[in-house]
Amino acid sequence: MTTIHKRTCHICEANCGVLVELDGRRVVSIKGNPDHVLSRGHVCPKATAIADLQDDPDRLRRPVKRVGDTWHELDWETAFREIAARVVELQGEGARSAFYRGNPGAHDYALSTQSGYLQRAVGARGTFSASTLDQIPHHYVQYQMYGHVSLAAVPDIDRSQMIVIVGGNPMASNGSLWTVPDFRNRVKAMQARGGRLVVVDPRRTETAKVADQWVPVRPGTDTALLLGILQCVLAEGNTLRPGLAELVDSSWERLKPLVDGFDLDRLSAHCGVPVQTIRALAAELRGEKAAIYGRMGVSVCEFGALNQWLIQLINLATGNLDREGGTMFPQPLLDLVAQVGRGGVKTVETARGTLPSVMGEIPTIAFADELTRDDDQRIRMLFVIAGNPVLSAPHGERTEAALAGLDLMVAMDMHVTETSRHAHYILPPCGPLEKDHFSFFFGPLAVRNFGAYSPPTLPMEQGVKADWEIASELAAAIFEARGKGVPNFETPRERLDAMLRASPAGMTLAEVEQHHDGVDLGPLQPCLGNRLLTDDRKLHAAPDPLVEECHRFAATLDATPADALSLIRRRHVRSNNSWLHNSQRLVKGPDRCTLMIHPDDARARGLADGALARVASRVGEVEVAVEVTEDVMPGVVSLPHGWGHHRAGVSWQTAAAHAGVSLNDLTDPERYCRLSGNAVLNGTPVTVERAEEAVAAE
Ligand SMILES: Nc1nc2c(c(=O)[nH]1)N[C@H]1C(S)=C(S)[C@@H](COP(=O)(O)OP(=O)(O)OC[C@H]3O[C@@H](n4cnc5c(=O)[nH]c(N)nc54)[C@H](O)[C@@H]3O)O[C@H]1N2
Ligand SMILES: Nc1nc2c(c(=O)[nH]1)N[C@H]1C(S)=C(S)[C@@H](COP(=O)(O)OP(=O)(O)OC[C@H]3O[C@@H](n4cnc5c(=O)[nH]c(N)nc54)[C@H](O)[C@@H]3O)O[C@H]1N2
Ligand code: SF4
Ligand SMILES: [Mo]
Repeated sequence: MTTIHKRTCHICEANCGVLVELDGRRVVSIKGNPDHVLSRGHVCPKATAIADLQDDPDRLRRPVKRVGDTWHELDWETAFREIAARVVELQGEGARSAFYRGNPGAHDYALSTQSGYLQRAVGARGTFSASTLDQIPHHYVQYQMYGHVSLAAVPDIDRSQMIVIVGGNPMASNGSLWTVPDFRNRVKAMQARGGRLVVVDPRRTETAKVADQWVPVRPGTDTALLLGILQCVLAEGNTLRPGLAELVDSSWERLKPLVDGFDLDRLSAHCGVPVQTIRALAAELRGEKAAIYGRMGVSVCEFGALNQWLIQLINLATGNLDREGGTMFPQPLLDLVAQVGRGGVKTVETARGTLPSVMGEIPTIAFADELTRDDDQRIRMLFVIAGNPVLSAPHGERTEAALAGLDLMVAMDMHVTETSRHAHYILPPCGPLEKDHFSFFFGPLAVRNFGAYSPPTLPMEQGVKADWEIASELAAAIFEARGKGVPNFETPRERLDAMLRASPAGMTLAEVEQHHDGVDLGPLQPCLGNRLLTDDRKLHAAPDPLVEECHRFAATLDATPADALSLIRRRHVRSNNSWLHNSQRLVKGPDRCTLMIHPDDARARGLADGALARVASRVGEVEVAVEVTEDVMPGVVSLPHGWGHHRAGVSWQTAAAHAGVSLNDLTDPERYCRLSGNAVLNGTPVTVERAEEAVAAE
């Protein structure tokens, strides 16, 4: 007899509802839940791999401690006691400590509500995270314009007639900062109502292939395109529509003269998008029910914050911000925005000099420097929670070397990874089906007003712990070892219940738990007038730092593009960052870690499809097979990230057998967004040549 259990898939931001069929503890199948209020039965291949994560033979179940190159298992109590003692000892020496938080932590509401205790116990002032490799420009702009780092607007796709996606690939990523499960069918429905999807991307992506138009753009130059679109929109008049006009501050008046200062032909020449295409996009976006949205491709670049600002401004200028079919601000079951601080934009002193600090983060571009600086500010104690910076942060080899010098490193991870292999202790969480789930950070980004809770699908195996228990029990052990009283911890469920009750929908956790298919509060509603959190409750259209950044961009406009090829990143629907390569069913098929290159560029280098190429950047080089394809623009090459599992000592055997190379052995931590501190991970200048020739030349 098998049983079926409903839960939310925790792997990506889409938050799909799944049906897990169990025979005892054995997973028989994982399918889409057709009754789920948001995903309506959609799942991607990664959902089925949850079974592989749950049953992964390489997954750690007990704490391990490294002595030299050998790992020894120990019981939880001993692990917590030993770590706590070492923390106290290092605290006594005045050692500086820090955290690195990885992406999966954002999908675990319980850990998200508890890890602050551990941070307090350790006394860590600094947090690095995957956010500064990803979406910090969005938070920066949201804070500057709307007064809260997390107050985000998403395309109202179910009612839109026209969406422009700039630098996002939801057909592979399933949406980001836009919880839009079943993206494909939502697009089909839009197209069936006569709507259009346009994709601006240097690569003809999976999303570009289902779109009505692909607009190739040179990596890192979208600022010019966005300025051009905004100029054309404002040329038709810069009076804001009623409803928005009252909300916007007087800095709005600065914008038209600012963008009119740019010559449209020069903007067009810079980004490679013809003037007539820029004009046509502006005209279409000026229509009702139109939206422009930009993601990784326009975030992880030098002008990431400027780009995200221009995108908000285009939606504002067309009147489509906070309007049906445009971009709208979700009002989810759990109103996170009202319950966490506004965040802020400050600075932080680092070995690299003064850097921006958004939401209290130290930009991860400074990670290796802070671990290796030669003064008393060196980070000697590091806690890595669900992260793999050796593969995800720029200049992986340098990051590796920096980790090797720590006095204490503790990793919360279920594998000995490229990163955790440097830890002194690894504390592994239980399997994914043994945890509960709530759509904590993703309700505020969803295409409907929504929330979903799922209980654990399987009872916990004996002797394992959830991430949140590890964090809070270790925190308690440290408080105890410090001789301080152990503070009273609220459990994740208590915290969740309190936050749900305090939200406008006002449901209790017990009530939410009755809704096995999620709670649907209906389509998005205009609400900005009640949500602005700036001091004067106005939308700040043209904050000074962004206007100044625009002038800085203007000065770069005529720089001649380098001779080098421009390296960008791609995602694949069967992968997720660095950590799903241990699933047999996801890695099967042809090698996916290939360098895509345009036929003209391949020919010029004597590279046939499948040939081995040497790719070199300022910081490193890799050898990888090329895939010759017209799907990338001339001058652009593309690699996936999260591979490079050849490093010695990792425990994920399947991943190691499909090692690939790490894109981040080529990316450069010297490049970052000046306003937000975000890393620049696309548009890396590289040379590409045949591997044999490279060898012969040495
Ligand atoms: N060049 C380039 N670099 C990039 C990107 C890019 O586009 N280009 N993308 C960036 C982006 S968007 C992101 S978000 C980052 C991701 O950067 P990271 O978050 O540093 O890396 P992940 O690959 O997500 O690694 C997650 C780790 O957590 C572990 N893990 C998985 N689930 C759990 C869990 O439930 N509990 C615990 N304790 N551990 C778990 C996995 O085994 C893995 O080791 O990479 C960034 N790096
Ligand atoms: N299957 C899968 N899903 C994922 C992930 C994954 O690794 N695999 N990762 C998850 C995470 S952590 C995140 S943050 C999201 C990211 O979600 P997305 O942002 O939707 O995904 P990306 O593939 O990074 O899309 C970035 C696009 O920008 C393009 N691009 C690169 N440079 C430029 C440029 O200069 N200009 C323009 N216009 N485009 C450019 C790239 O070709 C790529 O198509 O995906 C999430 N979902
Ligand atoms: S799109 Fe795939 S990985 Fe993402 S939540 Fe849905 S099933 Fe899971
Ligand atoms: Mo991400």
